[in-house]
Amino acid sequence: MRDKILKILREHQDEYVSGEMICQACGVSRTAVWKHIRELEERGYQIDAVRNRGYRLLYSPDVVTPEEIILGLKTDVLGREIVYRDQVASTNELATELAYQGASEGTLVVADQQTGGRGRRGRAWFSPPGKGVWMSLILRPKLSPAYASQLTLVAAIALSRAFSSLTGQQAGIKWPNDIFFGSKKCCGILTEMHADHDRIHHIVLGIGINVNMESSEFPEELRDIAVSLRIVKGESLVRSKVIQSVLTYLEPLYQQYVREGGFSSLREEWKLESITIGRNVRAVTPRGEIEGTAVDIDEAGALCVMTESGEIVRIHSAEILFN
Ligand code: BT5
Repeated sequence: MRDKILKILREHQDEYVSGEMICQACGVSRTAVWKHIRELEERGYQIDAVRNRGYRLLYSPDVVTPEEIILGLKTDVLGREIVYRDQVASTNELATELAYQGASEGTLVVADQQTGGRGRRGRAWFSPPGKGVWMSLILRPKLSPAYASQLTLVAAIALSRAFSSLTGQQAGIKWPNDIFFGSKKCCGILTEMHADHDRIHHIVLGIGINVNMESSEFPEELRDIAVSLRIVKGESLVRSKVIQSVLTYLEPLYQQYVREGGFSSLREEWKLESITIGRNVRAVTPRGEIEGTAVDIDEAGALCVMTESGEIVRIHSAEILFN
């Protein structure tokens, strides 16, 4: 109901909408409309109410609530269901719980703040309130579990494209799960899955995006390695629009990944967004370190590194450091 009232106010941004008209459009009483308006105000919207004229929307806050994300979202599957929390330990954790409870394909879990945001291998992800997009998608691709980690690469293509288009600056993928501007990270991906031996039950695709932080708002240890879309663009962005853009770029790529059975048909598109190929890298793997030049990505998404001796080593999982 609140979504509907907001939509009506948006459609008449420059004029007053009578309470009567809202009542009729929504099929509720005037008191109910008034209560919803009050709730919107509590969420930071500024609505002018004038006797005998009605309501007019003056200001919408930068929030990542379902009503803001849904308005103008053009996807068919991704984000059609949205679960929002002001604060959560980790959206991946909540999404996993919801996935076990049967949440549908494309469900988006989003929070304004995470108190226990996670990176890979138990690392922490800085997720302050009001400044970023901390979100997780619940996906149920009918694929073998072997393809699950490739979803990270697919999502990275979408994110890199979305960020370049939102900021007007070129973003790029650092294999496997980071999006960079220049030498700094603005986004990380954490893909977690639940599967049995031959089929994926669900994948939780977690995405953390630094949107509106200033440099000084990053903790000391991240200041030299992290960046936000705002710093890159030179002006702040509306977070719900960032989410819409990501979902819009991701949906067709995700559908292709499911249809074609994995990442291989998207390999060339990935390379176009990559800042990894051609770089001298050090890959830190559980079985030791490999140094060389990243020369390619294979059909399965492994990074191909040519060592000094000319040998090509395929890396499936590692920490990549640029030399
Ligand atoms: C990642 O891990 O980059 C995956 C991050 C995924 C975060 C999202 S937010 C929504 C969802 N819910 C979660 O709980 N997580 C996902 P990794 O490659 O391991 O990188 C972690 C490292 O990045 C840390 O050790 C820091 O050095 C650095 N880091 C932490 N917070 C950062 C931030 N906000 N921006 C840039 N770098 C950060």
